Amino acid sequence: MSPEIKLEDAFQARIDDEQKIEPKDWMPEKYRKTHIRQISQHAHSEIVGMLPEGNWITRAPSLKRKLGLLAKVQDEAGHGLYLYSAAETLGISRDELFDQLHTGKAKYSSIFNYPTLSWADIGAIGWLVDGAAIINQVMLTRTSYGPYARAMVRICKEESFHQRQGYEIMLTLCQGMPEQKAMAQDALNRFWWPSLMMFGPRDSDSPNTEQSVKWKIKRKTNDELRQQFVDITVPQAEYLGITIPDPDLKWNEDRGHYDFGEIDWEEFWQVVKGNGPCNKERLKARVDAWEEGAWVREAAVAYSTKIKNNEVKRTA
Ligand code: BYC
Repeated sequence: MSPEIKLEDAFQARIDDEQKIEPKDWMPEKYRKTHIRQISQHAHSEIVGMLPEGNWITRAPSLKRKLGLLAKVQDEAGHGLYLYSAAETLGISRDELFDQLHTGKAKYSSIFNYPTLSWADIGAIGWLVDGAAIINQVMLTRTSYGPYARAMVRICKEESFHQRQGYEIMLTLCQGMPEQKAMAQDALNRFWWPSLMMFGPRDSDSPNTEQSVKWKIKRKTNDELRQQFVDITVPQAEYLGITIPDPDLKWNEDRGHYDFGEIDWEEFWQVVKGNGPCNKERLKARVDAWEEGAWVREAAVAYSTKIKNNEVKRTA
């Protein structure tokens, strides 16, 4: 048996034994690469995800709503930063990660390539998008890579606040005037299917799932999580008194789950490939922010060099 195979067997035994893998432990190159891919795409999703919601900060309908939304968007920035730090523990630099995003090499969640057209979309994003994210991320608190799993614990707590603020916006609209309820219905109509797409392709079309489940990077498959989301969300829509835009949605007594209609996979892959309604706008916003922030990064480096050379004293 080659030394490499021995190491891989020992690694798999640690995973099977539910031990966490830490940055300095030996790991197969593919395990490291898969984590860099997934954690960085997750980080990019948090940062790009600030854009559709940031669009409504100045137009939130009250001070209370503005404060809630500001706090949520700031939380997303924090999530991005924890996740970039977790990715860096695998030996990739922050600059490389940003470069992958800015050149379109790295993906981010398809959901953020849809526009936010009304205030109700902020409710729908909190309710559905954060709701879907929590289902995926609670699983990730038990993922096998220590720094990723630990980052997810705090992120999930914050996502749970985000989901509630979104649902409460929807509830307020649904208990308001008919025009407000119609706005909530319209937001649900536009965000339902893209939210189901967040879980990724069907298991049969997912090239990464089998290995990721074996390495306990993923504890559940894309289809299992999607089903869990549908089962949890349908009663919430019923309570709001609005209709999920799927004529095939119905409770299946035998399976103990909701059956639901076919996702438009052509639309999903188009959005993933960069051809969604807002892909170009989102990427441009991130590249512009990077370029316009160059002077801040340069000033920070110049300041830290001066401190190192004892030319200035650190101020608070
Ligand atoms: N969008 O083999 P598969 C948030 C790609 S942000 C785009 O199943 P995997 C929030 C996939 O990357 C939450 N691409 O892959 C923030 C792969 O391509 P590559 C974001 C997608 O990795 C602000 C290919 O399709 N959450 O909560 O095993 C405001 C084949 O897929 C998508 C995360 O990132 C998609 N939807 O499973 C509000 C969670 N789906 O990379 C809220 C962490 C698939 O091979 N990520 N692709 O070229 C994961 O759990 C997994 O990466 C996925 C996909 C379940 C998403």
